[in-house]
Amino acid sequence: MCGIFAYLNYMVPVKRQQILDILIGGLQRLEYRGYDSAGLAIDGGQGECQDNILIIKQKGKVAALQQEILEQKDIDKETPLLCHAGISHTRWATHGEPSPRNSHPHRSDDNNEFVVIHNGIITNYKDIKLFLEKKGYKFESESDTESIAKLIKHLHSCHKNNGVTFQKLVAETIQQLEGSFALVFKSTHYPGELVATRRGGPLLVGVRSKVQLATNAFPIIVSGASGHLLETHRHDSLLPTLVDGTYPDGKTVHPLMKQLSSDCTDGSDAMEYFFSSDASAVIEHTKQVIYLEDEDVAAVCNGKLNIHRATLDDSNVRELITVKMELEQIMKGNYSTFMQKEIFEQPESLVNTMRGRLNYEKGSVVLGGLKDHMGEIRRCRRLIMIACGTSFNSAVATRQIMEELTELPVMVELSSDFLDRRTPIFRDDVCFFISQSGETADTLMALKYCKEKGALNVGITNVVGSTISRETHCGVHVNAGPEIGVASTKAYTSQIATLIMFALTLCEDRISMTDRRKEIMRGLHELPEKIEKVLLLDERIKEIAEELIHERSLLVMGRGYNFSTCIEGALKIKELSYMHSEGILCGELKHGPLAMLDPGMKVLMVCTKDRVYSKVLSGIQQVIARQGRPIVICNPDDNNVHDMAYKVIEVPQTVDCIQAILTVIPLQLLSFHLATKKGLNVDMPRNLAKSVTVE
Ligand code: UD2
Ligand code: GLU
Ligand code: MG
Repeated sequence: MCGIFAYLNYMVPVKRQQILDILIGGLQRLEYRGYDSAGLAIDGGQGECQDNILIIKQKGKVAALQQEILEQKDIDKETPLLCHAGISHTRWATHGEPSPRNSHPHRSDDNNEFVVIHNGIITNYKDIKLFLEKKGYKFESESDTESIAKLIKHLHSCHKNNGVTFQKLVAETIQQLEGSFALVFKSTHYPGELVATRRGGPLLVGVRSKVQLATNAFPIIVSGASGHLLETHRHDSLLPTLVDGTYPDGKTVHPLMKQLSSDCTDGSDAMEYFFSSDASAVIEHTKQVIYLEDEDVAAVCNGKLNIHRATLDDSNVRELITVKMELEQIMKGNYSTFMQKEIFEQPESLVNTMRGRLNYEKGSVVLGGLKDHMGEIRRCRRLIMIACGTSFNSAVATRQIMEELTELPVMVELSSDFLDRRTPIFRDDVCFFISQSGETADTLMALKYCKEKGALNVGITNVVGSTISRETHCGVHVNAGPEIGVASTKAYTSQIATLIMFALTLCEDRISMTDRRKEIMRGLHELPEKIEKVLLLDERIKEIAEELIHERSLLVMGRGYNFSTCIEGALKIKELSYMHSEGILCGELKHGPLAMLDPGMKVLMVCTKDRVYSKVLSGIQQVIARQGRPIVICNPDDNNVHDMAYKVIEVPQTVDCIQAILTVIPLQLLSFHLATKKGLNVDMPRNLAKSVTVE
């Protein structure tokens, strides 16, 4: 999910150049979220063509889009426009690689009658696309979003010029959509209007006016499910009305679109609206904002904002609130760093990873990217997971469930070592290449090697269009959203969830595994709310960090599924706090590591109620027998652990193979607090880069 920014001026003369600057400025405020391309739509052309919509899009940074705009010589950037609606977008691709064609705004047709920007994923876009293709619509991109632009045009044509409102069309459109979205629409049929709506994605409206608004509460207009108005709470006096109140037929140039002339208004009708997925883009213009709720359809028509819903929710108004936060604060959404923001995003990023794939009600898992290769995968001789760093740890976290559910031999390999050994690979091997960026050099070389050997190569990547995503035969995008902090957090937990989903798809026809599959699906389904609970531990972990900061070394011990948490936790601590840290398999304690224990030394341990629980308990025993002080990540109300531990960090219990997602989060938080207390740069630790593109 990336960024939305739209700007509408009503009875406020603004030059096209200024409009472009406002839109670009808004996108720049959203840049911190990460994205791979950007685009915008404004009213274009001169003279008669004024109400044509001009779309400009570019791959890469907002600066590239800016350059593209500079090259547009034939648009009139100087004449002030009294009323205008512009939309802009930064994209993080989920469907179709980053390219100008796949960037937003997407359009309904060659005439750009309807254009739309979208954050999120439409899971039923294939059905909509198929339906519209049969009706003769020609698609030009691979994006899921394009189906929305074409759908609204189709619905518009069904109304046959009967004066349907823009708001109603949008309400009808979203009834057909599944998945998650924040959307803003613009249309040549409704010049000077914008309609915005959301389901699952954040969206707010900033309001700026010279005159005091009559009220701070915007009533909600309830329309029926069919989009017909059933009941209206009108608020005529709330905002200024348009001079004559009606629009002429679409084709002629709308009076508001005419250049500013001397007989115009005294400015008391003047209104400006800013739509954005993020307050940071809006607050330099206005601090007065309305946060939209799911299913709200907010329409600005004749300079007035109306909020419609098919059914009323808890409240019958949306409050106009004054944002008090300063820009810096909002940029990271209340978080001090990207890493912290990304840790706290995990309930949401995991929902996005599973969206459209895991259907808990139906008890099914479908990974679109692997569907056509499942036969071949099922027939393979072994599965090999190849990766570096954190991605490697996600392979360690899921190896056991892969072995259990697929009943295949599963190897996990560090890319560099895999290559050093010239590991034998065969045509009937299936090799997984796991990489957040999809550009990791060692993993990429391992992929080339396996390609030569004729194996089936599967990518697990977070970046659509990345080299690994392109060079693999098939794969799964983890859809965790852009990750900016150098130390990976949300991509890691999404990789684990993805690999578990893969294991589930591979055993779907095994009757003997039905109950186990159900149990795991329920675990995944409940995961986001359990993560919320883990995140509440933040303060407690901050205190523990205070205590640990002076330790010489931090050992993290555990076994079974939680071994991955030990090595990933230790990696996070090393990366961020530059302290020595090591993940240790409890089963190995007596074979060396116990020698490191000084009396009074604090040791991190992970002990949850799974098959190896009692073995880890005896590990804790061994630590306290040497006067070590175990700080134990465990499940709630575990008296055995409480009796022995120096301190406990309690995380909710879940299915064994999912537990590692919950146990790693306290260690992500711990490494964050250790580094912060040491005054280190959390987002960019020394000597490290986000994507390691050299061997
Ligand atoms: C996808 C596609 C979408 C559409 C849809 C069909 C993208 C990004 N998504 O969403 O366009 O076809 O499926 O329902 O276009 N892949 C690799 N290597 C990787 C990751 C992915 O080859 O490392 C391939 C994968 O096999 C598939 C495509 O890329 O062909 C998209 O994968 P996805 O995980 O985004 O698939 P899905 O179903 O979520
Ligand atoms: N699913 C859409 C796309 O891939 C929107 C992605 C976003 O939120 O930026 O174009
Ligand atoms: Mg591919």
